[in-house]
Amino acid sequence: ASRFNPRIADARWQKAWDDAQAFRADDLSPKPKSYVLEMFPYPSGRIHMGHVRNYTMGDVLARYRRMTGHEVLHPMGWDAFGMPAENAAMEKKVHPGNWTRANIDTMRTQLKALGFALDWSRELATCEPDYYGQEQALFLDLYEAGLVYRKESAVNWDPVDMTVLANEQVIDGRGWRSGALVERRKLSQWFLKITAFADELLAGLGTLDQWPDKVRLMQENWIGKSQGMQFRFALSDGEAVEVFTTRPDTIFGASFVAVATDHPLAVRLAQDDPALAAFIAECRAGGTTAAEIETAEKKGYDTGLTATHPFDPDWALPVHVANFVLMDYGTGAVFGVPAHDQRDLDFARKYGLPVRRVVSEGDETAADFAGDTAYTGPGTLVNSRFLDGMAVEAAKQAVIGRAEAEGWGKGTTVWRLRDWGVSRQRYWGTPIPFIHCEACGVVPVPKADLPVKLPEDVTFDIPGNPLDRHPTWKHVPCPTCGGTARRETDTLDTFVDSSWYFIRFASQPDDKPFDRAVAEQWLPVGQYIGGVEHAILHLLYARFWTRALNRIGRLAIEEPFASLFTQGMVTHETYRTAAGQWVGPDDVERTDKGATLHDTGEAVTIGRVEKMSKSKKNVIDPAPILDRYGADAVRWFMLSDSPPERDLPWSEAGIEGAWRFIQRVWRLVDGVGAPGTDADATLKRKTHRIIAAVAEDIEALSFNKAVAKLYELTTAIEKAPAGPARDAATRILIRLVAPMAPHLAEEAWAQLGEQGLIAAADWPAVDPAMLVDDEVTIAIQVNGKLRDKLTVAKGTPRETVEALALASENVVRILDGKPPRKVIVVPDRLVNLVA
Ligand code: ANZ
Ligand code: ZN
Repeated sequence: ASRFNPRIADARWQKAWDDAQAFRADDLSPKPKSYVLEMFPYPSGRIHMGHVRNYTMGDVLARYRRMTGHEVLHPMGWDAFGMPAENAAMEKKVHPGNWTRANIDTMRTQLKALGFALDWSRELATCEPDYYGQEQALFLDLYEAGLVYRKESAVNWDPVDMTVLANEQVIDGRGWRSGALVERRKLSQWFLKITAFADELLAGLGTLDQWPDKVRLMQENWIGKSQGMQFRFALSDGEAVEVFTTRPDTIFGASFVAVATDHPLAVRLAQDDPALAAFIAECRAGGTTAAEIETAEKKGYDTGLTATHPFDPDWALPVHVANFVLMDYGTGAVFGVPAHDQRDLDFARKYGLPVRRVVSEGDETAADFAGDTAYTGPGTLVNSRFLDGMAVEAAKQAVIGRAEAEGWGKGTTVWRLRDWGVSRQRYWGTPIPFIHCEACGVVPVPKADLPVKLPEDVTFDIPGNPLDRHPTWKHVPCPTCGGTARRETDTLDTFVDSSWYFIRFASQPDDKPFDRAVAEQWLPVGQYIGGVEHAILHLLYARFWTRALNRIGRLAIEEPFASLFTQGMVTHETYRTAAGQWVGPDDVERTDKGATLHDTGEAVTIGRVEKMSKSKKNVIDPAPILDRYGADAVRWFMLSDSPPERDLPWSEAGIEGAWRFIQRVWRLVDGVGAPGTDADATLKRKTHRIIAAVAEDIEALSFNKAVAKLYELTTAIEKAPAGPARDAATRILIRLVAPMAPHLAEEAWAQLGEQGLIAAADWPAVDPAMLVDDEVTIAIQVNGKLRDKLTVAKGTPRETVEALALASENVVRILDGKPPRKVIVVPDRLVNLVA
């Protein structure tokens, strides 16, 4: 028997698909349209296992949809701007563009070698002017619509590298590269008005019933709608401070007022109070992210001012400046209720402030609150004057009502969501298309002058933004007055690039970002697949961008991704030497008992199974595996061992199992046409049941279940005698494995003399008659005890069933020649013989 040889078959069929343009999506096709998309890769160098798994899943669905009569759009491109290219430029002295384009070439070749059914005619890279120039045009449209603005905003400034750092580049308050203490600086930066869509983005989540609940919840929390109340405290110096609270009901539990370190009140007081100024400076040295602020130890500075309780002119609360109050949330000022808020409690215990119970969950009503755990649950108001006895919700309304009636406060909603700061002081990104003129101010680049291209001749040998220090690029005349002006040297956050690429895939004209009618035919994306690490930012920004285009009348789509799937990671064991050094699987000899180093035989400790990562060295490069086993075995393994949403532990045994399966199918194909006279109705029934089941599993993205059913069918065919029934089942099996193992399927299809490509063939039709289960199993009992089972056609008459039961060998032995006293037959279920 021959073997399936991927070394020959893979390239042959990849070329055949290319020649036939088999996966080109036709905008004008009358077929139902299906848009299958996986999150496009960052061209980091080479394809990794995570990519292979992600793209294999999408590919199976895309190929299946094509076989079931859809016009499928399954595109691929490159999220090609970003920091790693600039790092490579600094470290390896290669131009970011050259580095990126070389990586794209390598990775494209790798994706093609995996046989993905992609429409390469729509390939795009966000770093090319034909893409980012259209992005600049959209940015200008949003600017005209008032959805883009500039404002002063704090950035992380690395004083040694003289550059702005992203939050991820600040590690323990220091620049990741220089190690210098990061400072907070104010810069004028560009923002997108995502907050104008907060309501819609929140409400829209309710329509996304084909998104994982956890992703919707994460987005909901990120948007963070809080209902509460805003009101003024009068201060002892005659001024006032406005606070925001979600718990107006707890007002009689207040024991202090606190403002953020950059609150105007704090800034004003610090002018005459060096100790306060020092405290503020000390707080600023810490991290700037919300997470860092939240986990830092609570610290405060008593200003000596007091605030008057809104319900009691004689009640004075101390006013602190505190590090746990954020300036850009609510009003940047709060009142603290230690008994019912953990941060406030930590703070109060540290500074010896009163802790007064005002909500009681049961009998405990004493005003003095003990312990170090705040009570934040529901309950009844106590120690709260006119609120006593009310439930929390009623008390909230009562306080808001009084404040509004008396005019010192009002009910409000605040959002955690902030406007999206898109300015990056970097080279390798989309230039922001504006010009600064001393006379005219900020002037948009006229659309006719787009794209604003990046200059090629840049240097990375000194820190800072290469665009800023380029000798000529930024010097341009003002488009309005013709006077001397300079270009904006900030570039766009790369999340902007990925906020609309799926629209550009759907329609890619030369002269505009997209053609509306064409894009609307494909959108929304029917199935989007990617990593859960993008659950918040990328998905939220893409949802925002789509809604923004909708609002300015450019696209009648509200939600870009109708269905979302987040796949699990590919994992591997980790290994460490006695010295604590991570070592990779290639250097390790693994036995049942343990693991040793290849070279020296030194024992290594086997660590946890974790996501493949360079830092832990537990990475398996797909390239040599692909060379050795071929694309189909790799694809098969990616689908087979774990549910797609779970982690997939890489294993040598797994890929070998996949390889053996490919060969088993090939042996069946080889055996087609062997003489025989079977007429096996059971096999036919099983085949049709499995066609239906595999279809259902693929639609549900339960690829591992589909694979299990294909194993079952393969085994059944192997066991069946040679003949036409077995051949027919094999021909069907080939079509069922085609989405997963397309090279094997094409090779088999050709060998079996079928016409055309299997990629363009139809999914096998299910004969509904074959799905009806028309055999039943009947239990045979003697005196109520199970003695045998019979398989008969459904509806077999009583007499026949009785006769068959009496003929059972076991029954004959037990009855020992005597006729039964009584025979009870429950049709299609059971026969009970009473001896
Ligand atoms: C009094 C109070 C009593 C509060 C109580 C909570 C519990 P969410 O749900 O996240 O919106 N807060 C308001 N502005 C803040 C800021 N800029 N920085 C830090 N904390 C701030 O939280 C709203 C609550 O967080 C507000 O309600 C306020 O404390 C605090 F038993 O007011 B609360
Ligand atoms: Zn001007």
